[in-house]
Amino acid sequence: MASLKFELHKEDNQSKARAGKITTDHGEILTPIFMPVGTVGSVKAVNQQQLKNDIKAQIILGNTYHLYLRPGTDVLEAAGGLHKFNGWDRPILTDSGGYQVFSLAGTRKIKEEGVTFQSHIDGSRHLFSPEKVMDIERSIGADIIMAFDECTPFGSDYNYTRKSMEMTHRWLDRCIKRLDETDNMYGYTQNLFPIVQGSVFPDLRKASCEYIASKNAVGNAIGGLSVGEPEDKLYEFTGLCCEYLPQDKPRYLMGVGTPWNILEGIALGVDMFDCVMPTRNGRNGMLFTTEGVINIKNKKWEKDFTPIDSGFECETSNYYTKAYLRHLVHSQEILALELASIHNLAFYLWLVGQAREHIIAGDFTSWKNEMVVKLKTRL
Ligand code: PRF
Repeated sequence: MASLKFELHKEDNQSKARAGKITTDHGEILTPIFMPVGTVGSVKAVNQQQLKNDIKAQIILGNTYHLYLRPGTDVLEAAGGLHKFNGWDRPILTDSGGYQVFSLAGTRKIKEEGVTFQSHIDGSRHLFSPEKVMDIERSIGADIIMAFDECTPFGSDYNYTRKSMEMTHRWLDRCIKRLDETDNMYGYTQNLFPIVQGSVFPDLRKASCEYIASKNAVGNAIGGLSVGEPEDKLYEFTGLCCEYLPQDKPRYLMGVGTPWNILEGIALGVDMFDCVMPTRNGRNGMLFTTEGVINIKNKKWEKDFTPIDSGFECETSNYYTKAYLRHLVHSQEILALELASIHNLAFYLWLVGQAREHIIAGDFTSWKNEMVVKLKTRL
């Protein structure tokens, strides 16, 4: 079994966009890619067959924080890892908890050793150190495992951000050491992605990228963005990071974002994205379509018997009507959550697939610029 491999197929002339392929022991991922979020080992309201057949997901995410609290590493180890447990036999990536601990857990204390926090489920106390998180990620058994970091909140001052970033770098070294000292548990290779921090300070971001690049990991991630900063800052710092991170390794922009954020991210040189937006917003009636953004709850759709979206191929989006989905939402039917989530995810996967095709065809930038206007339209 082999380490993750990244091949570049085409680089765009007018932007930094690239089309490539990641190979893992659980199969290939064509980039740029969007990764549906399956926090507790399940993409909310969507089953594994729908993920494959309707959505065409190539890789999904799991969260170390949630999976550690429930079902726990003993259950995951007994199952033979998360792939065996949830029946998803394609690649999986686990986030490290370096974000969830800060956004979800109760009272927490950050120290050099790690973070102590209280479970959002039962209030129990836990310590996440880099070593502990690597051990948990070994038990989960994802193909790509994220380093343990601190995601500094937007608005953190320079000194706090610098100290936090430096600690994230020391935590990275401890993650690498722990992985070197331990073996994969299920026979296939697990690949560590380090995470750049540094908030919106150019010199810190540059220093973080250079530190992370020096580790020569098989892929790298950009963290600490899409945490409340204005969109121009998101793009500015994504671009800056892509400039300083290795060209020949996949770049992953964590927790981003809207369909237009993703297209702009691709143009700046990002290869991988994840976000709860298509599922979370979908469950609230917000649909992303080839024509623009829809709030399916609106009266406007009451008697609209056209498909949810006929602009791309998806059995769910092409078959069910807007009026029917609106009715399901208003009736609080479980099926509403399912149809909205499938549609939004299928749309995100279609969008990154289109981006890839246009990069290869050589007309990515003009396509992207037209598409961004369409995607932002409020219908
Ligand atoms: N760190 C980790 N996970 C994350 C982030 C981060 O900075 C973000 C920031 N948008 C999302 N998910 N570990």
